[in-house]
Amino acid sequence: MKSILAISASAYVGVAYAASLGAVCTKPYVKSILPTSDSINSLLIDTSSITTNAVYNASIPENVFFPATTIDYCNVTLAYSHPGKNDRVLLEFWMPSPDKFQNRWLSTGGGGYAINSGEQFLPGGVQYGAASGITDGGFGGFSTQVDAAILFANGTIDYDTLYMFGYKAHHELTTIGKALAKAFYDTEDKLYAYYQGCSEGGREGYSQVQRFGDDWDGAVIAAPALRYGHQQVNHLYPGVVEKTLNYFPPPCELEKIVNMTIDACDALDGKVDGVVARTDLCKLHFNINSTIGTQYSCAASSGSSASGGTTPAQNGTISKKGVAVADKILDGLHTIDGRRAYIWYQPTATFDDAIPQYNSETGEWELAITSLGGEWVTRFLQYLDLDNLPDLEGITYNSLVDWMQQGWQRYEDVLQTTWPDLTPFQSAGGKIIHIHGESDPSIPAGSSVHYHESVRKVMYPELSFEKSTKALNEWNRLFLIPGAAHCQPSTNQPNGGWPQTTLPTLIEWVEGGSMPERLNATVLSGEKKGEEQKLCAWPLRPLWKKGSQEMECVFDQKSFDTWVYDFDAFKLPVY
Ligand SMILES: *[C@@H]1O[C@H](CO)[C@@H](O)[C@H](O)[C@H]1NC(C)=O
Ligand SMILES: *[C@@H]1O[C@H](CO)[C@@H](O)[C@H](O)[C@H]1NC(C)=O
Ligand SMILES: *[C@@H]1O[C@H](CO)[C@@H](O)[C@H](O)[C@H]1NC(C)=O
Ligand SMILES: *[C@@H]1O[C@H](CO)[C@@H](O)[C@H](O)[C@H]1NC(C)=O
Ligand SMILES: *[C@@H]1O[C@H](CO)[C@@H](O)[C@H](O)[C@H]1NC(C)=O
Ligand SMILES: *[C@@H]1O[C@H](CO)[C@@H](O)[C@H](O)[C@H]1NC(C)=O
Ligand SMILES: *[C@@H]1O[C@H](CO)[C@@H](O)[C@H](O)[C@H]1NC(C)=O
Ligand SMILES: [Ca+2]
Repeated sequence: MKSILAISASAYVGVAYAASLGAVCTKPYVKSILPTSDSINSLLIDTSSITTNAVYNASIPENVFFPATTIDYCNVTLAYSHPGKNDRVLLEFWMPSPDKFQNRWLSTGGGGYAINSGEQFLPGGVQYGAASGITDGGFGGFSTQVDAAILFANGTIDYDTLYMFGYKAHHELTTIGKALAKAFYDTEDKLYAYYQGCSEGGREGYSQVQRFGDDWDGAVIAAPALRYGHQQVNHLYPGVVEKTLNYFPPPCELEKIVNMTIDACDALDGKVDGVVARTDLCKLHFNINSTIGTQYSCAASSGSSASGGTTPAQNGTISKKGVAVADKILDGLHTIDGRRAYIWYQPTATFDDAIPQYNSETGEWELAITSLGGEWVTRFLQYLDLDNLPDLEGITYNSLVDWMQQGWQRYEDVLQTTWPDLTPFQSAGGKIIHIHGESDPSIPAGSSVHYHESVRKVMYPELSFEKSTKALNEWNRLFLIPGAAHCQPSTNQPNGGWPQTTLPTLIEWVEGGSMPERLNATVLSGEKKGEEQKLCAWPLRPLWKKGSQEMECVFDQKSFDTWVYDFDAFKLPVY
């Protein structure tokens, strides 16, 4: 960071930013500098909707996406509508104090069916001198998610809402936010535009990079919910496995299988630290059948199970059936005749989507349907105003494949978000740092690898593997995070570092030209809290060679091949 701060301090000293926060953080000032409608694609800002409040010395605790900080900012909110439509979209901006502004813009995104994460990620931009914003997508308020707004009634989808969620709302947030920032700080200087988001927020980031490449200078994209039609249905796969094999494993049994997988695969990366940095080697060398017969035991808990209910004490031994279920899930969805349709999470990921619910009346574990997947089917595929599927009666592996294909085709141009040609972004000088927890239990790490490889193949068809990989890595780098879960470190591999300072690293790369060969990661909890680690850029993989304390980033063809999938259940290419 130092060099950038030094550069910015000297370059940006001037009258433009001399104003005090109190002087500019007023309704009349914001009204007086509002961008004209023709400078923001004819969008109509409702001047009566503007609110401002200055916030001083706000102490912000650390977050997975930034260290703890104290910031001053102006909180500006406003509403706009689309010409000819009587709609209302809310935006919220946190504008850094003028003396701290560094000509940067940051868009932040949501998660699940939410298009924003509330105010949670805004400090991540403000602390680096970026005006930062969120949108409500026009869904009816910042805490209203798209699923609540997507249907007018059973059978009637709201296409405006759909396209706002898909990519339009973020484009408008950026268009208005960038124009507002230039006017607010009264500057003609180049404004660097960044994106940072995880999960659905990561998908939203790619929706912008794929379609509006020259709007952006850089994006931190984490565990993106890409290939949306496949991704949402995939959550339902474990339920169908359990139903088909007619075994609903007690959560403790699955947890023990995960623990034993971690124990057995820890050392394969060359370092015994409780972290499986090479789930690919785990795939190649660990036989899950070796867990059969091991005792497991978990205490009773109330309200903490994935299904929300009370779980009894669970004692038993890992069963053949339990292992068969886990093994089938790990293999990923195939058609009944064995053609591959999708990817599962890497071994070591917890089986969150597979946790059955406990029926205290019968004392049995039974099917639980994850609502993220179930609601996708009811609202987006069946157009029914229901927040989950009532059951999985008659649903087979082939039904899941059909649902994937249906969602993919129906929403190809709005939610699928796998357009692999990023040439406009790349030619405009854009840089991507794409990160993904290797033990992610909600979006497969392999999904990010597959998309990254699709971009490589589509953009550099004439180059060899080695040359195209090198060319891609010059502007677009994927870092898998050993031991990490979904958008956060994992509790059962706490010694794995998390890349908490990725945005400043991206800023250094974009504005200072220094490419992160390896990415910094910090252990955020546990006995090694604070330890600094490094992440390898794909396709290189971490390895501690015998007797060495130093991690190397190596290429290993056999490991690489475990990440390569042929989705032959579909006739079209899956990017
Ligand atoms: C913010 O904190 C600093 C240092 O503690 C103090 O000097 C300053 O007066 C505070 N500003 C406001 C507006 O509270
Ligand atoms: C920002 O302004 C909005 C609208 O007045 C308000 O709801 C929100 O709580 C404010 N946030 C902060 C941190 O001041
Ligand atoms: C594990 O056991 C099952 C059933 O006994 C068998 O079908 C499968 O091939 C075994 N897997 C491995 C990797 O040995
Ligand atoms: C479960 O097993 C443990 C030993 O592993 C034992 O101490 C405990 O009493 C058992 N609980 C039940 C409910 O069987
Ligand atoms: C239609 O939507 C309502 C809720 O608005 C729901 O209660 C009803 O079950 C739905 N109809 C069907 C056929 O699912
Ligand atoms: C799995 O390991 C964690 C520690 O990482 C422990 O808290 C938990 O009890 C273990 N689960 C089982 C079923 O042994
Ligand atoms: C990464 O961490 C090292 C210390 O391990 C530090 O010297 C370096 O400045 C950091 N790089 C970035 C881009 O933050
Ligand atoms: Ca290890």
